[in-house]
Amino acid sequence: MEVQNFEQIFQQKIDTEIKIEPKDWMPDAYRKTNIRQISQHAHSEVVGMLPEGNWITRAPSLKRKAILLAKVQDEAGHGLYLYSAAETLGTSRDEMIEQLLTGKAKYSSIFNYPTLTWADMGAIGWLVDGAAILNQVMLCRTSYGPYARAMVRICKEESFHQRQGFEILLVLSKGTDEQKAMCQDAINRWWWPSLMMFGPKDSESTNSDLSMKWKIKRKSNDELRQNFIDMIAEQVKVLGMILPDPNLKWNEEKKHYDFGEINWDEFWSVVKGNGPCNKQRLEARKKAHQNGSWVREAALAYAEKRNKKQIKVA
Ligand code: BYC
Repeated sequence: MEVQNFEQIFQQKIDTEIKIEPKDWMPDAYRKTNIRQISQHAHSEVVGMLPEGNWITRAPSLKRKAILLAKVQDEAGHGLYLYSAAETLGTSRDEMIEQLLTGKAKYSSIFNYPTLTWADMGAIGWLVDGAAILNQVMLCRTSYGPYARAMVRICKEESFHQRQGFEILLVLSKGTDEQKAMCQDAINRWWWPSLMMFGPKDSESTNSDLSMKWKIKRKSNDELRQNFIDMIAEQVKVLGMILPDPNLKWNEEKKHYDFGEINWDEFWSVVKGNGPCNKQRLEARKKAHQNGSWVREAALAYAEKRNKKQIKVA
């Protein structure tokens, strides 16, 4: 069969909503962009454990500590499902980790901001997980089978994460003046970086055209960002707080909220490695990798021992 036929069959499957599976023929660029996106997503989950992990020992009660611990463990699990999904495309976990640790691979810009107060745990759950869910609900229907299936379970856990974040802020918003101020301050600091999570404007999004054609993405960066703003602009009223954007205003004609200009210079600076915590985050991952080397060595030695035993028995 000609490559052209393979391409036609591939595109037909996409157009008729048949999932692409690991052993199916796929264009190199489809394989590459899935590896790129899924591995970036996996790295985001793993690096994303750091800003919240920072608060586990300082959570204000045993209950809060147990919830936060469970949430951070969930993120580790998400990273593992996603690394496995990327491996089905022919890349190895070692390669992906290497790319993260050497700074070659990207991960979400949002995790390069510091977590200064307990209210940040609420703002991350509500805004960061909230933004992630909107994006990830779309990804449950992405065209690559293993990625789509991983996302179904991830989304169930993320919706619990978002609710726990909102509840932290709800309690603070009904507390003392100091607690209210802490709540508002966290919202002020996390709002704009959360909007950047959806990626650059559609006009600057280099990967979107092909990703939409191949149904890896089904909604554009700007469309998802607008959905998020519309949702949060309503939810913030329940908290009795405000979003730090003087231009945020309901537009009756468009049936959407208008909003102010995002600082794209800040976004690209963070993506290029110059955000407030980029260096700290990579150092923490490198240290964890080094500290875990004995586990990898022990697992390899155990596997070799078992192989030898099996050869002897055979
Ligand atoms: N940060 O062409 P574009 C979580 C890059 S974790 C950094 O629009 P695309 C959680 C982009 O990679 C869940 N880089 O790209 C965990 C591209 O560069 P390359 C995180 C960004 O892929 C712990 C370039 O900019 N979610 O929930 O079509 C605790 C041009 O962009 C960012 C995911 O990872 C960014 N924000 O669309 C709490 C979702 N945005 O690769 C919570 C999976 C863009 O060409 N990813 N770039 O060098 C996606 O859905 C898509 O990759 C994006 C970007 C919508 C993010």
